[in-house]
Amino acid sequence: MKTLGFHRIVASLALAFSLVIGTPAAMAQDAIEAAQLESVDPADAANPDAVSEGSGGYEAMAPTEGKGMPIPGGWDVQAQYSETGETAYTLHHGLIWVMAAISVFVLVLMLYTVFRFRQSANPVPSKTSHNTLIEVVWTVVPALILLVIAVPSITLIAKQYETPPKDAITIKAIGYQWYWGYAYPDNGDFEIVSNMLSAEEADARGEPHQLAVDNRMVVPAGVPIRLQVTAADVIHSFAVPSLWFKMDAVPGRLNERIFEVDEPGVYYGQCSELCGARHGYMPIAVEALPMDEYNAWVLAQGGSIKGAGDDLAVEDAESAADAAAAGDAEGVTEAAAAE
Ligand SMILES: [Cu+2]
Repeated sequence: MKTLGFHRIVASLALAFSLVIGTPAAMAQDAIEAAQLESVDPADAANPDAVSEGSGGYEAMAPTEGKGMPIPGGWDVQAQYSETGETAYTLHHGLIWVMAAISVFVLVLMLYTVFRFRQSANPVPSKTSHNTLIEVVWTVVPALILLVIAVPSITLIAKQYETPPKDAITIKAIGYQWYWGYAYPDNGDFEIVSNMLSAEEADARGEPHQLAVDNRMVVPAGVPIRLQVTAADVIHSFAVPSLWFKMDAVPGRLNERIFEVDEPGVYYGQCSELCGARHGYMPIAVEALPMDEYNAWVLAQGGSIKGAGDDLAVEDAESAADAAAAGDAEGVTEAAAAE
């Protein structure tokens, strides 16, 4: 029995260790900056006249069948299109194998015990009650397995909540009863209101029922985004399974997480916090576009390109610095006034 046990223990340990190999060990977690909560006026957002229509050459991207959406008969986690999502997907499958190995090991031990120590083969029962070695092993080995699993697991959590880079574009998802609003504070602070399409409208656009929306949350692909999540009335939850993103939208709170999309595409999600009668009818549709197309979409919404103004400001500051170096006090004033 001991030999068999040790063999299985070594095998499951080896599996657990193989999990850790290839996982980045960076565990740095920066404190998430406390952000100011802007007040949201639901009346403004609900007013369709206040929302600019998608125009100016932008055409809603056709979704790819099976990408960023549930698939018929699907039983696995959706395919992932973000870095943390891919790590999580790999970890999830690795852990399934660790769990399977441990379950099989315990089952085999049980069957062996039932057979080996059956009554007919053991008329005189054993009176063994302690075995120090085996007790130490079955305490230490599971603890080691948990410790080994904790490394990639905690690393992943820390990575998900890393502070987005300073120049990341900020986008704000606001939950309303029962639709989503998307604000773009870095792009001229306009807000998009996103409502679910009827089955007929979704069919006409070739999109999945109860996931398709009239105005999507458009984001740039391939760059980190600072996604702030809040709500105007009750608690909602912004969740997009294929982007490994789920965060509660709480009134009076600004939750923030790094949001990234590897490649252009349409990714669907749903409100994931029971928020009232039409909770099931406030889907999320994220459309990721290459940066230049994203900028074109922003301009079409009447927004502005982030950084365009900053560059000018930098030039002005440089000319001011040059003037100062030349000892031209007037030049400094002029350059400052030009800003
Ligand atoms: Cu909701």
